[in-house]
Amino acid sequence: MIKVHHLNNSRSQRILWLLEELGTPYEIVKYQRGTPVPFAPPELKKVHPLGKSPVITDDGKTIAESGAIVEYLIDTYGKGKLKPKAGTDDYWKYVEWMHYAEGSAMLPLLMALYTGMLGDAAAPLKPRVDSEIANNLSYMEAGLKGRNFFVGNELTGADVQLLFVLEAAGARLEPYAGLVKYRAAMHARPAYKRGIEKGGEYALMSR
Ligand SMILES: N[C@@H](CCC(=O)N[C@@H](CS)C(=O)NCC(=O)O)C(=O)O
Repeated sequence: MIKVHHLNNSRSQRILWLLEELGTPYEIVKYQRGTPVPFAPPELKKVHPLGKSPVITDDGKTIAESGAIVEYLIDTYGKGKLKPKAGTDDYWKYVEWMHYAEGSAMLPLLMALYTGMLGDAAAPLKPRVDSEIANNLSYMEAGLKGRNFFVGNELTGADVQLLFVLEAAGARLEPYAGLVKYRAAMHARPAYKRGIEKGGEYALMSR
């Protein structure tokens, strides 16, 4: 049985959503962020040395990194769904978006989060961080133009990876009407809602 090591308010919500879309049975092991500093609890380090979430265990394997987990679950349980056929143009677009989510799009958002804690000391960095966030949101908005999903005509793992970026962007998404509409459409999916119910507290969704 797949076990998802799930931290509240985290990227591991991606994995619950995906598993609900796949209809694959799984168990959730829940972890709670600390207060006032919202780090993961130390027990997660017993599952994987980085101590981050998501992590899954399945069939004797322990897999970290949401992108790798999405790939594993789709390849193992997807029965050809949620991923374009290998070698097609859509497949390479899919690979690009899959890597882009954590490799590029999350970085300026994380920089905003961390530099925001510095108060006035962050002022010299702010224009660059803000312009990089806008650069990435504009890129995603253009990528979605005229489409319901980032790749092809159906949900793929790329949507699972990218929706979290749009959730993490919060109110910064408002000037991007296409992204706002897309985020609402993903939130309306029954499988997404089931993932939220099972995962518990997820404040990022309410923005
Ligand atoms: N690139 C990794 C990032 C994993 C990560 O940083 N997860 C965060 C939650 S969104 C975490 O565990 N944070 C708790 C901490 O750093 O203490 C992925 O996509 O899985």
